[in-house]
Amino acid sequence: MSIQWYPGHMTKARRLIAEAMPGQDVVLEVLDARMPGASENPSIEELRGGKPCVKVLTKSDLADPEVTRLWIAHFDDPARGVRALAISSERAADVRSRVADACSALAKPTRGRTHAKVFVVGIPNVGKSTLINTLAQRSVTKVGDEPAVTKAIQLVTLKNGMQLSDNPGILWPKIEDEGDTNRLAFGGAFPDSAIDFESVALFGADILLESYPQLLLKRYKMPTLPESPEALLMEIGRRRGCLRAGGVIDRHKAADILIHDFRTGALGRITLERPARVSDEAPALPVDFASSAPDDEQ
Ligand SMILES: Nc1nc2c(ncn2[C@@H]2O[C@H](COP(=O)(O)OP(=O)(O)OP(=O)(O)O)[C@@H](O)[C@H]2O)c(=O)[nH]1
Ligand SMILES: [Mg+2]
Repeated sequence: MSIQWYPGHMTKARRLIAEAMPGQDVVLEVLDARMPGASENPSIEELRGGKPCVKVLTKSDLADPEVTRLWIAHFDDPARGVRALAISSERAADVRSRVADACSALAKPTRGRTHAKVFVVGIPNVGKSTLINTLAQRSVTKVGDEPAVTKAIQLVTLKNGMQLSDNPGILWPKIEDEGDTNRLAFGGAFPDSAIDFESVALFGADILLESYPQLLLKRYKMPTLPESPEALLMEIGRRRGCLRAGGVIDRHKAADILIHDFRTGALGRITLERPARVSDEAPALPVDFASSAPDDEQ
């Protein structure tokens, strides 16, 4: 499935981000813990060059904690100035201490400034503005559960002097990998009007049947697992009374239910992908990740 959604403000935002990048001390790249690989925008890597980077995996309260550990180990690379950590907006104090510490540790303010300039970037709807509000301890930026809420760069200065830039979420004009496109669509990085609900739900259903069968059985109170993604949608439709005239199952409605249940966490904690080429065995936790209680923190 290819998705045509690259609104005009994104082209402008990419240009403004490229122009502002040289004046920044640290890049705070916000990723979605439920799909860390798909949400890593290759053009951000290109734009940041060698600048220090904190990769923050948000929404970790919705992601599979074991897989989040693998992703943190995958991204964390202090020798190259990259730190990775997982957060949840539900744990504000934890977010404030760990994100601010990581930025301060990496940032080397230049040109006589004593306070770091932190550039917050990422794909749409990943939680950039929410993170800034948490750090600022007030609602300074507009947030919302849909992509493209932030349309212009906004500067926010924290009480400790740190300067944050909230940026519009940016995608890249051509997402090559179809799996990444589907993961982004399933997770909500595109507006609902741009996606085909049924095909996105079938993609998600396939992963859920393979990796999280128990969560499906529990959520939809099914005695046995449907044999295919199509059969799962039909079963959800039957069980939730999604019927059209003549008693035909409304697959679009069933798809909507599955997508909604994934996005809200009603199905449970799910991650749509694992990092490539790493052992499935969870490695030792990085220090800043291990310091919090696993269930609450990841
Ligand atoms: N469960 C959960 N939801 C989160 C978390 N962080 C953000 N959200 C939700 O994600 C949605 C998007 O948040 P925003 O902060 O507006 O995202 P953004 O990256 O600024 O989005 P754009 O400005 O559209 O690019 C909102 O509904 C937030 O409440 C988190 O850690 N956990
Ligand atoms: Mg925003």
